[in-house]
Amino acid sequence: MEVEESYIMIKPDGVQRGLVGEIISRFEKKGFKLKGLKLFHCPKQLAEEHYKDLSSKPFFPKLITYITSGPVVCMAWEGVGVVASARKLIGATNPLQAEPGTIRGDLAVQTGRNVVHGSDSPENGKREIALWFKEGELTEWTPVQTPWLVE
Ligand code: YYY
Ligand code: MG
Repeated sequence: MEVEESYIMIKPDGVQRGLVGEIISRFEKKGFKLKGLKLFHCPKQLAEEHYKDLSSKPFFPKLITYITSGPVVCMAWEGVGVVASARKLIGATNPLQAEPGTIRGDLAVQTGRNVVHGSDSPENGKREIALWFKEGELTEWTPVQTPWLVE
C-alpha cells in the first residue's frame, strides 16, 4: 500500500454542531498524519470547482449553498492507504445507510447534512489538497508515533 494524501473537510453543519474535535480525533486516533488544517469560509467559485463532477446533478445548487453556508474545516491527511481508509471511517454518503461506528453513521441523518467530505481517490486527494490549500499552508513533519504505526 502506498503513502497517499486525502482531503478531508468538516462541512458547515459539523462546525456549527460542535463536532470538529470529535471528527478530527477519529483520524488522529487511527494513526494518520495531519499536514494541513484551517477554518475557512469558502467562496461559491471554490465550492463549484471542488464539486465540478457533480455540476449536472439536480442537487448541485443546494450542495453549493450548503457548503458555502458557514465555515468549514479543511484538512490534509497523509498515510498508507489513507484515501480508502478515510472513506470507511466516514461511512456511506447517506448517513441513514452508514454503519454505526462511522462518522456519518454516528453523527448525521441526512445526505444533504452529512458533516464531512473525504477524497474518493489518491488523484482526487492531491487535486483537492492543491485546490483548498495555498503554498506554505502544508507542513512536513515526522510524528514520534510513526515507527509504532508503520513497520
Ligand atoms: O463522496 P460522498 O460525499 O460520499 O458523495 P458524493 O456522491 O461525492 O456527493 C458529494 C456530496 O453531494 C454528498 O456528500 C452530499 C451531496 N449529495 C446530495 O446532496 N444528494 C445526493 N443525492 C447525493 C449527494
Ligand atoms: Mg465524493
